[in-house]
Amino acid sequence: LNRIKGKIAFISGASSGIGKAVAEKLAQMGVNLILCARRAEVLAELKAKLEKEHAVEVITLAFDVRNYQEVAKNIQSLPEKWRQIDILINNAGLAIGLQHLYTYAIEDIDQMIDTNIKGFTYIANSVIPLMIATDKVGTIVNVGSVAGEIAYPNGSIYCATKFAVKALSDAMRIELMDKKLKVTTVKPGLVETNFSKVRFKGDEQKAENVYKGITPLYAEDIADTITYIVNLPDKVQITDITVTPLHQSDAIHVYKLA
Ligand code: NDP
Ligand code: 8X3
Repeated sequence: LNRIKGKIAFISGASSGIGKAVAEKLAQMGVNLILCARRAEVLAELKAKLEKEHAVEVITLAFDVRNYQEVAKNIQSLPEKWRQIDILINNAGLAIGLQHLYTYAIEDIDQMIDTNIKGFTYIANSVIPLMIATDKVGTIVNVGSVAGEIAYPNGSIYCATKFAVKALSDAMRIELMDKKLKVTTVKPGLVETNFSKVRFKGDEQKAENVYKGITPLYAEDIADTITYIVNLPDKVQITDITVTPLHQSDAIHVYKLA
C-alpha cells in the first residue's frame, strides 16, 4: 500500500550512501524530493536520473550543513509549493578517524561535532517549522547509529555525536507530541557505503577491512527500513529502530568469519 505518493521529502546527505538510496526508494514510491548535500554536481546527476525514471519532481540544494546561514537561507528560500514538507530524513553525517581521543586533530573533532550535532540541529531547526505549518501528519527520521547506543574504543567523538542524535531525537519526539509529527531514530549497524572511505580519508584498504568477514548491510537495506517507517499509517509511530546485519549484535559485538 502506497500512502506517500505525491508527498514531499527533504533528505540531507542525499549525494551518497543511505541518503541517496532513500531518495531512490522514495522516488519509486512517487515522492517528490528536496535533495541536499555539498556536492552540487552529484545531486544534479541524481535529480536528472530520478526525474527521468520516475514520475516525480526533484529539487537540489547544495550547501554545507555546518553553515547555519547557508542552511537557513536555502530552506527559507524554498518556493511555497516545496515548503509543504511531509517527510524529513535528517541523515547527513560522518566519522573521521578511528583513534584515541587524545590523538585527534582538532579539525577532525570539529568536523564531526559540527556536522553530526550542529548541522543536524540546524536542519531540524529550519525544516520542522515548515512541517508544523503544513498542519499535515508527517514523519521525521533521524539517522543515529549503533555507535549512539554503546561507545566503542577509538570511536569516542563519533559515538558522542550519535549519542547526541539519540538525545536530540528523543527530546524532539516529546516536544512534538501535541503536533502531527512522528519522530523515529534509525540506528544502523555496519552498512557498506562511503562511510569508511570518508572515515579513513580515502584509504580503500582500511575501508574494505571494516566489512571483511561479514556480509554488511547496503544502503538499500536501510532505505527499505526508512521507506517502511515513512509509509506507515498516520497513527503508527516507530520511536527507535536498530538495524544490524547478520553476525552483528551491537557496535562492539561483531562475529567475523575467518
Ligand atoms: P556516506 O559517506 O555514503 O554519505 C554521507 C552523506 O552525508 C553524503 O551525502 C555527504 O554528502 C553528506 N554530508 C557529509 N558532510 C556534510 C556536510 N557538512 N554538509 C552536507 N552534507 C554532508 O555515508 P552513509 O550513507 O553511510 O552515512 C549517512 C548517515 O548514516 C550518517 O549520519 C552516518 O553517521 C550514518 N550511519 C552510517 C553507518 C554505516 O555503517 N555506513 C552506520 C550507522 C549510521 P557530500 O559529501 O556531498 O556533502
Ligand atoms: C557507523 C557504525 O559501528 O561503524 O555509525 O560506528 S560504526
